[in-house]
Amino acid sequence: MNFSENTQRIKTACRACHGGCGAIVSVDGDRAVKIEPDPDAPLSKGRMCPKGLAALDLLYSPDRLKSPMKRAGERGQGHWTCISWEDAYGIIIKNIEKVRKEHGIQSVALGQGTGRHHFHHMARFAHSLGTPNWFEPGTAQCYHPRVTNFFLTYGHPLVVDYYGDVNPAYILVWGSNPVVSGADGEIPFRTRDAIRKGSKLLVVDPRKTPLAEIAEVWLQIRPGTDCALAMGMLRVIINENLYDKAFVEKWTYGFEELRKRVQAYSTKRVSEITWIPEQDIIRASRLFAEAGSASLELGCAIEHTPNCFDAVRAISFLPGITGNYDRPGGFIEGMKMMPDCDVMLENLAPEIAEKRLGAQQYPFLAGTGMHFPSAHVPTVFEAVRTGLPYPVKALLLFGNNGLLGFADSVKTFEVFKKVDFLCCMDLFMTPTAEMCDLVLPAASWLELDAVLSAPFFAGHTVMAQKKILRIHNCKADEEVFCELSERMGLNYGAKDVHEILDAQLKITGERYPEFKGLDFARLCEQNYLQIPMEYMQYEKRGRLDTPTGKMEIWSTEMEKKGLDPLPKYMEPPESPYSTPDLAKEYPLVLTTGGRSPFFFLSEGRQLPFSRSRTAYPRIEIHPETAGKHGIEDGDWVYVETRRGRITQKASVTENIDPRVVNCQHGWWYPEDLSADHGWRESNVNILTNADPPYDPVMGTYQLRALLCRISRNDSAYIEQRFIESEIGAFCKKRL
Ligand SMILES: Nc1nc2c(c(=O)[nH]1)N[C@H]1C(S)=C(S)[C@@H](COP(=O)(O)OP(=O)(O)OC[C@H]3O[C@@H](n4cnc5c(=O)[nH]c(N)nc54)[C@H](O)[C@@H]3O)O[C@H]1N2
Ligand SMILES: Nc1nc2c(c(=O)[nH]1)N[C@H]1C(S)=C(S)[C@@H](COP(=O)(O)OP(=O)(O)OC[C@H]3O[C@@H](n4cnc5c(=O)[nH]c(N)nc54)[C@H](O)[C@@H]3O)O[C@H]1N2
Ligand code: SF4
Ligand SMILES: [Mo]
Repeated sequence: MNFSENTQRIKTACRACHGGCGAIVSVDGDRAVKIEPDPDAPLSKGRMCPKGLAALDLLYSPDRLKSPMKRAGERGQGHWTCISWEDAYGIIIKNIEKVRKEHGIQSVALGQGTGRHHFHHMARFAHSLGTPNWFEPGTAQCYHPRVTNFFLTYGHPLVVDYYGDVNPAYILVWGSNPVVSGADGEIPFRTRDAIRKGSKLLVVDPRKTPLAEIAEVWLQIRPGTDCALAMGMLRVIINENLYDKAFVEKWTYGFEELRKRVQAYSTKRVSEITWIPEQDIIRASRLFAEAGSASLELGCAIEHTPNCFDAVRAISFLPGITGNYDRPGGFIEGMKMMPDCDVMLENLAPEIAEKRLGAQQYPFLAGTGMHFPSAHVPTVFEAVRTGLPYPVKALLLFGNNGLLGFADSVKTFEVFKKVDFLCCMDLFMTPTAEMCDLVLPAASWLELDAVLSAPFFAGHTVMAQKKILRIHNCKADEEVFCELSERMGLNYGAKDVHEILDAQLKITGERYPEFKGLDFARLCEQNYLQIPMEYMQYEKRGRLDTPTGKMEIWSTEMEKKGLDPLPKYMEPPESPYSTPDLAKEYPLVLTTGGRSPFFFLSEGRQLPFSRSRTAYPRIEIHPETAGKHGIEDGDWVYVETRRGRITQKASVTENIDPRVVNCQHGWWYPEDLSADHGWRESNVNILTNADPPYDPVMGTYQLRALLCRISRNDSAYIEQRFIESEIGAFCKKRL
């Protein structure tokens, strides 16, 4: 492509996922014409993934929401009237004030999807409004259980040391597929670099992922049994005296109690629970403990069952007791150059903060003592449905496709139908947006200013994300919070987004003399700032940042709250062993997720680039199991649990155990022009479970490790509809 002489090349940071890769956007006049990786970017070093490179497809998609719209006709019928932002603000304020007057402000709840640029800003807005009830799926289901545990156990969030001079000799990849999902932007590239430089792998995954394929040991685990495996590995390491005695003696609290607790997890028992051969458990434990430098890449798969927190805790002990905590090439503490956007928790009156839904049951998720508490989603939804413990009457969603993301979509649908006022801000008219009274058009990542500190929670790099251009009548979520606050006379602490960004960067300038006087404008000139990694900071401080100053294997904070201070395994609530009768009807173990490189969660189904590479949702089935059901590769398959039935296309593969199937999540069909957009057809959360039991610490429900059955589906109408659709025709041309 030839660009004019006036083409400008602007450096920014990609946020098509959680972000972190440096990008260069070429802008010709008022149009972005090209996006390419920035070779100077400190973390990604000239690499971007297909999602980032498809950003212009997203930016200029004809399906983008272009104006605020209010519902015309019945909810969910798909009739809309375009309105001005001023009118949209008027509707939001009127509804909030009505609920505040009739029920109290806690009856207004705010929600978002996975943590995006506006994550903390939305919490700040909720607190300014005066409601404690904001939520994000991740606070109980993704990343926050990991981070909360790291704080309790080590006093700091931890990441793999991909950044220093020592390459980890071993990386234990647990329920994570970093070369595909790369939850922190540049991670796929850094993992590959580490492998190229010699890192060996131990992989715990029910599927033979690309990393499992090249692993020294692949532990093909039964979904949902991770805590048992971790306890078994800890037992091998402790009983064979493979732990770091000097570190354990000086820096841990509760090791002897752990030694006692793990004795119940013999390799024989763990092998029976997890379906992993005993020899492999022993070998992986020895290799990890004797690696010299070893780290842990821990994914969200562990956080999708009610045994979530204990599993995360037990796994996270492995690098600690083997002496890999905050050592070069190990599992390292954050530098955190820049604080997050202040969520202004002090705006909540104490008696209101106590009313946060879930605060009593899940103190580490929603309790008042936490520095970043959020509400428990199933409890919020229960409050909508039953009015107990008090009613929730208005839901405002910012970047959340809840009908696809939350467990038990039919229940979510009932909640969205029932709530008095439902408003959603998104890039596209998703099935969730279709359920709303009011829809707001969101700016995409190329259309807004933000700062990010990456890798998340190591944060030794600060990057500028720049507003390159703005199309349509969109706004950034952050702008909406500022503008609503101003109109409502709230104490939001900033009149525009730049004030918030400048306040964050000012603190960086105060912490590091070389960045004195830093603000957003200056960061934009430099694009990135970085400081060198420092290790073993606890040695210098003389303590870890926990109550005992040590790695708290025995969590004193959990003990104080009446919770078991040591981890223990719980069989998944639905499994061949906990519900054998159900297993007769639904004999297969279902796991879900397993990210696709071309989609981010439920996004991208309307983008030709992404869809031409993965047109349909896939269920992975072992050939033996497929054969039993007369299913061949490429057939459509019905998948059914107690809660409902969906259909996905078969990938028949030896990479999965014959007793297990894996379904992709996030599938809806923009080419279905009805207001449902096919959310009932292939959406795996029709199958998952939002009912108790929940994880006793974080309130996590069951997105994985469920029971299902399969059968062949001879109808290919989904395929037919796609082929005949506009996007289908477009994809055909591109392929
Ligand atoms: N069964 C099953 N369910 C799962 C998972 C699983 O593995 N299995 N994974 C879970 C996990 S880990 C997570 S984090 C959740 C994610 O759940 P969600 O984050 O809710 O994910 P999405 O479904 O992609 O919905 C996000 C919406 O935000 C919109 N969006 C993107 N950028 C912006 C923006 O800047 N502003 C606004 N306003 N909107 C924007 C997108 O178009 C999309 O519609 O799903 C969870 N659900
Ligand atoms: N391309 C792309 N990147 C993404 C996303 C995306 O949708 N697409 N989503 C983003 C989000 S919100 C998140 S949270 C991260 C998630 O990224 P990851 O944490 O890597 O999550 P998944 O890919 O869903 O699952 C990781 C692996 O866990 C395995 N697994 C399934 N069940 C179990 C189990 O019970 N135990 C164990 N040990 N393993 C299991 C799956 O087979 C899979 O290979 O990625 C982020 N990045
Ligand atoms: S990994 Fe994330 S930040 Fe990097 S290019 Fe892909 S979408 Fe963008
Ligand atoms: Mo997530």
